[in-house]
Amino acid sequence: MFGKTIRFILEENKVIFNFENGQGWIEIINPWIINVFSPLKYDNHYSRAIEGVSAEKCNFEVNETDKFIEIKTEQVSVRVSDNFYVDFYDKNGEPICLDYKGDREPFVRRGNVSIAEAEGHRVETNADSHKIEVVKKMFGDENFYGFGDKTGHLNKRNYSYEMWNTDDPSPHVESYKSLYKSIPFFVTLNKGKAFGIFFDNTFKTYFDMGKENSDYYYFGAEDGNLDYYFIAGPDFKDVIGRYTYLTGKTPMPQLWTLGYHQCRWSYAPEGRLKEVAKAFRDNDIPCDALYLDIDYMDGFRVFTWDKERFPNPKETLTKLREEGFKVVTIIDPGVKKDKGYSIYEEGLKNNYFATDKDGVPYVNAVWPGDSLYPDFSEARVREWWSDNQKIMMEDGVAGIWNDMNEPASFNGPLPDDVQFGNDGRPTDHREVHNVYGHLMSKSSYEGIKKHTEKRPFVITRACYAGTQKYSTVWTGDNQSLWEHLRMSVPMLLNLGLSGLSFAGTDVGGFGFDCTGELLSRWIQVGCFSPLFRNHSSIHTRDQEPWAFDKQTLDINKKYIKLRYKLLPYLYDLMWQGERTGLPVMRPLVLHYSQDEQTYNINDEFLFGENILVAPVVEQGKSFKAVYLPEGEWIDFWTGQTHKGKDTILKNAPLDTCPIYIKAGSIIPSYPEQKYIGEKVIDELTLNIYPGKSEYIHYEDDGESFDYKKGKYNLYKFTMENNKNITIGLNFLNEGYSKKYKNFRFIINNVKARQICFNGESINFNISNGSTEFVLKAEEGKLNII
Ligand code: MIG
Repeated sequence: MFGKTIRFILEENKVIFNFENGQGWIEIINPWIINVFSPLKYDNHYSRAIEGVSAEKCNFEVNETDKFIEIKTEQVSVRVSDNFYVDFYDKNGEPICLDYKGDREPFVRRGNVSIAEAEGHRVETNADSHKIEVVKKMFGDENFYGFGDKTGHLNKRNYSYEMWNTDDPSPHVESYKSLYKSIPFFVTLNKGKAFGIFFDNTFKTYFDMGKENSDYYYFGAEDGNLDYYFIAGPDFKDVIGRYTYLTGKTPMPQLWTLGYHQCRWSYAPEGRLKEVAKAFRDNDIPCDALYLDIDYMDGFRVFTWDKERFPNPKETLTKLREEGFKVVTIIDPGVKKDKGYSIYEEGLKNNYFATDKDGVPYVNAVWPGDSLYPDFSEARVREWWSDNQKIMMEDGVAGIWNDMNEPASFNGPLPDDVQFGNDGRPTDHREVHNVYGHLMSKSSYEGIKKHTEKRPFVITRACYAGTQKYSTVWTGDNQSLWEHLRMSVPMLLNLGLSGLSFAGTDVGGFGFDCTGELLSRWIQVGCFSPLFRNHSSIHTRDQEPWAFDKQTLDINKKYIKLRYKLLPYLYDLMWQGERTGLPVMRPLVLHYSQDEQTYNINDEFLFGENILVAPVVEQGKSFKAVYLPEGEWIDFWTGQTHKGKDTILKNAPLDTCPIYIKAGSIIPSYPEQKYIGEKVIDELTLNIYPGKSEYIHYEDDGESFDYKKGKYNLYKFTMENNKNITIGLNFLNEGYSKKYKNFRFIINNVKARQICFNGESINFNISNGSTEFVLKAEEGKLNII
């Protein structure tokens, strides 16, 4: 398509090529990240995902040969040849990512389509060619990860997907090409070496990972620019770090958002909301957040309250907050077309809504009936929407839940030619669709930040690459099916690899009726999902922890309490994530990418680096084959040590989720609480699993942005396990004034004979084969003999 190379010029970090039929450039963002661009629609990037990142000054060389022009950074070399073929080699000259030089050759389909269709079969046709297409050679051993919330297994090899944010509540199955989110990013792992590709194009995009032909994989788009980033590894974790360097990292949330959330369509009237709150306390189940779904609104008008159902929201929410409950309200994008309704009138007066091609506000139907769609592609509209958040915040709402922002519509999809201002570069729905939810949640985030000065809690259904900077995500309308519990694990893992660390599924399933057994198993996954929210649809059976039987209640309680104990460990993971981009929930392959056994594990995951979780996701099953990667792993429940690189069989009756702690772990924990902040925590428990390691624990006020000004504490623990166990305690940062008074140590599987701290001997207890003692939180050296 591009034809022969005519000439190239160097402009700062760019090598710009003129071909017979068009232009393209290679830009060195840094030694690992290379942008491949051709201005097929616009003359430059127009990214909604990447904000404030520009090419770094770095050394690179450009050399010309007969066949290609080579651009070499300290980490990768890029060879560009005729037709704008772009090949990537590592610094040793090994090929890692090459353009496929042949033509696409899809597999053959035979027979008469209409016959299959006559019986109602959904018939697929071979993928068309797309305006933009990048076809990459398959070497043979590639495994693929990422792509956001796609259905199917962890490894995306041999899948084909599309990015087109879609609200489809029928049961999500493996043949779904797209769901609510568009994250056009994937990691290729080939024999332990990883690299990433981020295709920054907001039009409908296509990905085929070797399904059409095992000789190649490709990505393509309907329109827009050719604009992708090659992200070098070879370490898998570094690829995620570099992808989130581009698109942003999940910021520290407020601590309470990591507690347990209870949702339902809908807790209304307010009597029901209060009843649910009371049931948590009566049943001794910790809970921090309750949700109000669409029925709290006056006729589904956003930013209003139904005065009958919620006569005094401010008072109700204040009372609930005194008992530890934070209330999150849903806000959909659709604004009811309704004379006299202030949000509608304001929007109309100021031209805040998307229009048809004649400039008339575009109308479709959602919950309120005829509704208009705010044009979130315009900064002025985002500001308006931001300011509207104040209405909710002043009533004491603690977070905003953005739903239906694919955007969803009841009267057929929004036509392609719905018009958007797009921050001064007018365009149509085809370009804005996939970023509509992203821009909406960005505006919610900014409004909440402005009006509360706390870390905003936004939860969104639709998003694009980079939304992690603004919002938590949930995976939409799953169902109470075992298949969906199984799918939730790889889905959350791939979301995490796609930058969206703060994610969760509707625990128990949204549609269809849950069972006690299913909820009991689901809570065991939820316990380790960053967003831990039970939610269910209108008219399905009650799904709260107590809605089944005593056994289900007890299991819910056990895992929700475990979650609250693990909060400081989880909070540490969020803190690490803000720096490294690594997710909380991780596939084993992320840390053990040299071990091929980990490439396809769909039903186990790491919760941070130290805790391995192997939930039972099948009905009636009471054991589990658990693959443990290299190292030693300690059974969380029994204390038994297992050697890794082996599969073990674990007994796992309904109340047992197999959990393993890596030898050498230091896991901080909190005492039990009804809600976060119920107790002043001046004693931190450190659960020690002897080995050689280092652990940094983070502490701050759990809500404000003061941590950005250094108001946090960092405690560093260094452990050695030779003849004796020694643990060094250091304070790396002491910026937050409320510090722990004590540390309680539990040395697992060790019966100490003598313990000294800074040379002084310490009293201790031994119970269940472990040693326990309390120390003043001071710097020093601990010796356990
Ligand atoms: O499909 O607001 O995914 O969580 O409860 C109905 C009602 C619209 C879809 C969301 C779901 C929410 C529901 N909404």
